[in-house]
Amino acid sequence: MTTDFTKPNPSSLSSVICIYTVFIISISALVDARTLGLNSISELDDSLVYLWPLPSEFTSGNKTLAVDPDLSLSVGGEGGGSAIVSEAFERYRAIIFKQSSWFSKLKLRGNSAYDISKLKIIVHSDDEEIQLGTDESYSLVVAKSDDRSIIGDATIEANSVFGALRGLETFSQLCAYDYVTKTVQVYKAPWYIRDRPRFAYRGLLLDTSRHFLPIDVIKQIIESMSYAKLNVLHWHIIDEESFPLEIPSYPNLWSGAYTKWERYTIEDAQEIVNFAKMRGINVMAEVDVPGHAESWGAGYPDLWPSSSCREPLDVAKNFTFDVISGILSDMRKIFPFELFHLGGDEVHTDCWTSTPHVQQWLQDHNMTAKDAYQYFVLRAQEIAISKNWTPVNWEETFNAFASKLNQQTVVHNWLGGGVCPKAVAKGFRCIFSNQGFWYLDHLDVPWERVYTAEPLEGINDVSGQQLVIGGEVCMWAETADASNVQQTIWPRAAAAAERLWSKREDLSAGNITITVLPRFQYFRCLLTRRGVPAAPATNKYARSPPS
Ligand code: CP6
Repeated sequence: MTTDFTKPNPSSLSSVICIYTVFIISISALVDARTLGLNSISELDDSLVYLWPLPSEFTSGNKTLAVDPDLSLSVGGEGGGSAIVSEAFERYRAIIFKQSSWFSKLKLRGNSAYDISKLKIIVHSDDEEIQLGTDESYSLVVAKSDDRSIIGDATIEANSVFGALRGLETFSQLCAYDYVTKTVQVYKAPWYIRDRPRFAYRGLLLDTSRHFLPIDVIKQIIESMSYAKLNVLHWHIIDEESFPLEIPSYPNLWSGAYTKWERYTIEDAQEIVNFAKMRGINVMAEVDVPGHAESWGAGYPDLWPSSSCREPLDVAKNFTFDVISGILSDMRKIFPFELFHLGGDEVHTDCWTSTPHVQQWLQDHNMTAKDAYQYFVLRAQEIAISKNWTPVNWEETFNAFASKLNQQTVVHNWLGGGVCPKAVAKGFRCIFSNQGFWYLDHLDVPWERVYTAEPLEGINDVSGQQLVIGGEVCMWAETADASNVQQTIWPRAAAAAERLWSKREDLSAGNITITVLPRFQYFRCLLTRRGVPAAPATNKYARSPPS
C-alpha cells in the first residue's frame, strides 16, 4: 500500500491533520507520520480549490512548487514600502512555515531545489487610509520561471496596501506543509488569480458588554477575521449590563463596568483600532441609545428616568444629550471609520410614560412615547453627523419612522422580516444580519443555513442591490466570554464571509455538501492550525457510525 502524504485530506481533517499538526510541532521531525499509523491523508478532491473565500477569478495547473523557507519579500510601486505590507509579510511567513521545524530547515539549507524564493508585492498607491469601499482587489500569480509571465516566483499586485493584505492571505492558503519532504509546497501551480470582494462591508459584531473580552482575545479575533477576509469589526462596546469604556469627558461612566479590571482605556481602544487597521479591518463602534443603556446610570443616575425605572435613557433632560455628545466627541478621536452605530433597537417606552416628570415633558411637547423615540434617535443622529460620522441604526428606527430618518442612515437589519428590500426601495443603504441566519449565539443554526443566507434576497433591481453594502454576523455575548467566544464565532462566521466575498453564482453550484463542505472543513482546520479555537464544522453524531 502506498502512502501519500503530499496532500492534506479535508474529510479527516479534525481527526488527522489537526492532531497530527499539534503532534508534529511538539515532537519536531523526529517521528515520521507513518509511525503514527496514519496511512491516508491523501484524499483531497482535486476538482475543488481549497481557498476560502473562493476568489472571483482563477486558473490553476498541475505542478507542485516548493517554497523556500528563506522566502524573501521584494516590494514595488508607490505603496510597496508601507509597514502594513512588510509587517503582514512577516506574519504570513510565520504562518506559512509554522510546521517547518528548525531541523527541516537545516537539512535543506543550501539546497537550490526551491521553486519560490521570492514574493514580490507591488502596491500602486501609498494611501494608508482605510474606509468603507477601500479597494481590496489584488492579483496573484504563483508560477515557475518557465510559466511566469512577470518577474518573480510569486507576485501580488494591488491598488492599495489592503488589497495586498488580501493577496497575502490567499498566497498563504496556497502554501501547504508536506510532511514527507518537509517542505512547504504550492499544489496545482501555476496559479493566476484576480480577486475582489462582492460586498464592501463584511462584518462581525462583538459584544463586550454582556461579558468583558480581554484585549488579547479581541486581537485574536481580529487576526482570525483577516483569514476569512472579513473587514469590519462592529464593536458593540456598551449595553445595559456594563459600560467598559473610558470616557474622559464623563469620567464616571465606566463605573458601569463589572470591575475595574474589566475596562478598556482610551489607549486600549486605540490599540485595537490600530491592530485592526494593520490587518485591513475597520472598527465600527456602537453606542446603543436610548434602550440598552441602563449601565450609563451607574456613574450618572440622572440619566435614568428614575431609580426604579432605568431604561430607556431619560429623553426629557438635556443632560442626556450632553453626555451622548461628550461620549461621541471622545470616541471620534479613537474611531476614524466613517460609520458609527447608534443602536436604536428594542426601545420599550414604558419607563417614559410611567415616570411623572417624563410624562409631563411629553405632554408639554405634545408628544407620544413613539414621537419621543423618534425625537431621541434623530437628535442622537444629529450629534453623530455633526462629528462627521454617517449614522447606522438597527432597523426598528426605519420601521418606526423611515421618512424622518436622515437619508444617509445605514439601516441595519436583524429581525426576520427582511427589511433590506424595503430600505433600499426608499433609497437607504442596508446591512444584512437576519437573526434567523447570522446570529452566531443561536447555536442551533448549522453552517449550511449561515452559508445559504443571501443579503440580496428579494432585491431584483441593480440600483437596489447596490445599496446593500454587505452583511454582518453577530456574536451577542450573553452566554459567551473568552472561554468560548472564538469557538462560537468559528467556523460559522466563515460561511458568511464567503457569501460576502465570493461571486453569488459560484456559491450555489450543485450540492453544497459535495462542493462546499470539504472546502469549509479545510478552512476550519486552517484556523485550528493557526491557533484559532474553531468548533467542528458539522455534527458527526448525525452521520452513520463506523462499521
Ligand atoms: N442586544 C442588543 C441584544 C440583541 C439586540 N440588541 C438581541 C436581540 C435578540 C436576539 C439576539 C440579540 N442581545 N443591544 C438586537 C439587535 Cl435573538
